[in-house]
Amino acid sequence: MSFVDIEHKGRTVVATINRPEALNALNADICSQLVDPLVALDNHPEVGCILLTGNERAFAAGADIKELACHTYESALDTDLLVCWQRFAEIRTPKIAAVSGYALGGGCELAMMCDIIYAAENAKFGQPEIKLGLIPGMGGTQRLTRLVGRTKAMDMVLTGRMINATDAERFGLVAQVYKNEELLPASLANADKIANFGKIAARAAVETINAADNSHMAAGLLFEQRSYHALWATADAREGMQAFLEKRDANFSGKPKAEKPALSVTPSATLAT
Ligand code: DAK
Repeated sequence: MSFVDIEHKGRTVVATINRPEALNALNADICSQLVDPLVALDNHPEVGCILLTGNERAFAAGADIKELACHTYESALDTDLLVCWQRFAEIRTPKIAAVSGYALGGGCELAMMCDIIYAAENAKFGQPEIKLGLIPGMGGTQRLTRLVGRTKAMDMVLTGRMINATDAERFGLVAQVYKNEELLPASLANADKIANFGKIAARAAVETINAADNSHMAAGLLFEQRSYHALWATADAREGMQAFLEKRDANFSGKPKAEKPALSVTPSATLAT
């Protein structure tokens, strides 16, 4: 099944996520259908900018929770699910996200993997993973913090609340807000402008601006991955994802999956001093 449309408009490649029935929830097919062609075009001399968008209701409402719910700690480690999205982040051609509607969880993180985010007035950004017993796991704890600062990132990640386009622009997440109907034409015009500058300079600009962030980022991302994978072992994450799928409120216990008896230490077992 095809979930991504790829179109060439002059020197800009427009990639549209097209899974409206699930609010563009990001599954493995979307990842490969989006990332493989864009990676192949990265070095094409006639491609100067990539514009990523969704539909009016959703840029992407996160990773597909049905897919996520099937993973275990072991399968997540084994498949290293993030590799595909990392390849997107590493594309060197300037990338613009044009966001209408929901950009939540992995959707917000995908937008943040782009070099510029433009938003429609109806856009809503958020990292709601806490409601599933999880944390952002596609770079959100690191990229959001760098974009909006620790205070706002903590508030968004710990409450899971959504912010509107005006606040997203005020916080520094979004470069510009446009009227809903102007988002695509305006984003395309900006993409076209970038695409028509020299590709080498544009890439160097992206690379150099990103270098400002990267000194401690790798350690942060690895730590985030390990924490994220570990959460798959908790009862709360199971409950959070299950509750979403059953359309009910989650009942978090905050306890480990299997309670183990406390260690009993007898005096003879203590270390001699
Ligand atoms: N996954 C799967 N299906 C989704 C979905 C999602 N994230 N979001 C929406 N849908 C589906 C709904 O299940 C529903 O499908 P049907 O029931 O009609 O079959 C359809 O889209 C329409 O959604 P609603 O009926 O819920 O629409 P509403 O307008 O009432 O609500 C909403 C819109 C966006 C507020 C709501 O759908 C919602 O809360 N969605 C979930 C948002 C969310 O929690 N997003 C974060 C997901 S977790 C990693 C891998 C992945 C990730 C991180 C790391 N590693 C490998 C390390 C990322 C994780 C996430 O993004």
